[in-house]
Amino acid sequence: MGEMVKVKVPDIGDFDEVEIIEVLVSVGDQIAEEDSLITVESDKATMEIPSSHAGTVKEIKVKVGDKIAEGGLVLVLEASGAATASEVPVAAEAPKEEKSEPAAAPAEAAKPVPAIQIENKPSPTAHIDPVSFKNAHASPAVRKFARELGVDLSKVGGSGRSARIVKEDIQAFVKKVMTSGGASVNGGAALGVEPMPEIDFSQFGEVEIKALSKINKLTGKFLHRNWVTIPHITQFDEADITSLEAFRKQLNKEYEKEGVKFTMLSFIMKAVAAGLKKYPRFNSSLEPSGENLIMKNYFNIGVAVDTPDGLVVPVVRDVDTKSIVDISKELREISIKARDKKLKPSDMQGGSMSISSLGGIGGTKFTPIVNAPEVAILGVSKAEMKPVWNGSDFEPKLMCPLSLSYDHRVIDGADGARFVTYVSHLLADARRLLL
Ligand code: CAO
Repeated sequence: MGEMVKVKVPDIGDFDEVEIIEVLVSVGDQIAEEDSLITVESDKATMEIPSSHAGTVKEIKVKVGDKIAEGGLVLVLEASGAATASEVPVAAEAPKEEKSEPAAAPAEAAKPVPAIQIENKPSPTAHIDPVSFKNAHASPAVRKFARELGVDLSKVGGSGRSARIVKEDIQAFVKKVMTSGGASVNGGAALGVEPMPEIDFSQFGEVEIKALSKINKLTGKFLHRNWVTIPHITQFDEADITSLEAFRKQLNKEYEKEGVKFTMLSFIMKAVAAGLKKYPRFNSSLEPSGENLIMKNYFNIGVAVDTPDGLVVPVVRDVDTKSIVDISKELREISIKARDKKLKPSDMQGGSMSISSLGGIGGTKFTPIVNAPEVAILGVSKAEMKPVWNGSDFEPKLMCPLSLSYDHRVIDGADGARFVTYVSHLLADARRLLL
C-alpha cells in the first residue's frame, strides 16, 4: 500500500481566500502528477490547482462553494511511485517555466504561484454552465484542455469508453464550429446558442444546390453583423404625398423631352438630407470604441439598388446642394451602373444615411437593417390612396409608408419619431424642401 499524502493548497499569490467552483476528481480516481484537482475563483481569475503526486484519491475534503486559502486541505491521496512526504502542499515548487525565467525579477521568480491561470475575467467561457461542465464524463486533463479553448463539455459527445470525452472529441468539436461558418451562417456557437443543424433536404424531395453570388455573400456577412450588433428600433409613419405626386407627374411631362424621369425617391432623398441637417445625430457614426460619435458635415445618401446579383448601395453625394433634376438624373445613372456591375467600391462609400425603396414593387411596411457604419436607414413602401379624416370629412390621400430603422445606441426613440415626422412633413408639401 502506498503512502497517504495530504494534498494542500499552495501559495496562491495575493489571494487570502478563494472559492472552489469545481471539484475535478472523485474518490477512487487514479490521477497523475499535475492533474488538476479543483478549480478556484477569485474576483480576478480562475485557477486550477494541480496535484503534486500521482496516486488514488482516497478522501476529498472540500466541496463546491467552500472557501479555501493557502494550506487548506484538498484531499488525501494514496501515493503511487516514489512519494515519501506525508504532507505535501501541491505546487510548492515553482512551476517549470519559472525556473527558466531570466533572473531579472528574482523576487517574483522565487515565489510559488498558482500552477495554471486559465483565464482573466471577463471570461470567454462565461456561458459554460458549471454544473453540466462538472457532470461531464472527462478526465481532469481533458477538462483543462476544454477550459483553455472555452469549450462547453456538455455540448461535446464522448467517443471514449462509456462515452467518456477524450481530447480528440474536443478537437473535433472545435474544428466543426470553426468550419461550419462561425459567425456568418450558423453563428450559433459564436453567440452561445445552438448551431443550425445540418439537414439533408433531399430526404423530403428533389432539391438543387445554387451557389450564392459574390454580392450575396458579402452583403449577407455585413447584414448579419449589423443585425446582431446594432440594437435596432423601427419607427413607422405615413407621409401624405398627394400633392407631391401631382407635382411629380407634372414635372415628368415637362421634362419628357429632356429624358429626365422624376421618381418619388428623388424627393425623399432631398427630404432625408434636410432631416439630417435638422437632426445631426442621424448623420453620425459611432466609434468602434463606443466612446465618441463622429458627426458628419456632408450629406450623402445611399440608395439600395436591387440587381440580379443581389443588393448594392451606391451613394449619391451632396444631396443637400443638388437640385431634384440632378438627383433624378444621378439616381438613374447609378441604378444602371449597379445593374451593369459597373460600380466601383468608392461609389458605395461615404454615405450619411441610406434609403431602401420598395415602393415600385409593393408591400405595406418593412424593417430595413441599418447600413453600418451609418446609424439610420429609411425604408419606403408603396403609396396607396387612403381615406384620411380631416376633422370633418374623410379625404382621399395618397399615403406613402415610411419605416425608419435606427441604432438605438445613438438615437433615442423620441428623436426617431421626430425625424420621420419631419421627413413626412416635408414630403406633404414639397415647397418646404426649398427652405
Ligand atoms: N409608392 C408608389 N409608387 C412608387 C413608389 C412608392 N413609394 N416608389 C416608386 N414608385 C413607382 C415609381 O414612380 C415608378 O412608377 P412610374 O413609372 O409610373 O413613375 C415605379 O414605381 C418604379 O419605380 P422604380 O422602383 O423603378 O424607381 P425608384 O426611383 O422608385 O427606385 C431603385 C429606384 C433603384 C431604388 C429601385 O429600382 C430599386 O432597386 N428598388 C429596390 C431596392 C431594394 O431592393 N431594397 C431592399 C433592400 S433591403 O433588403
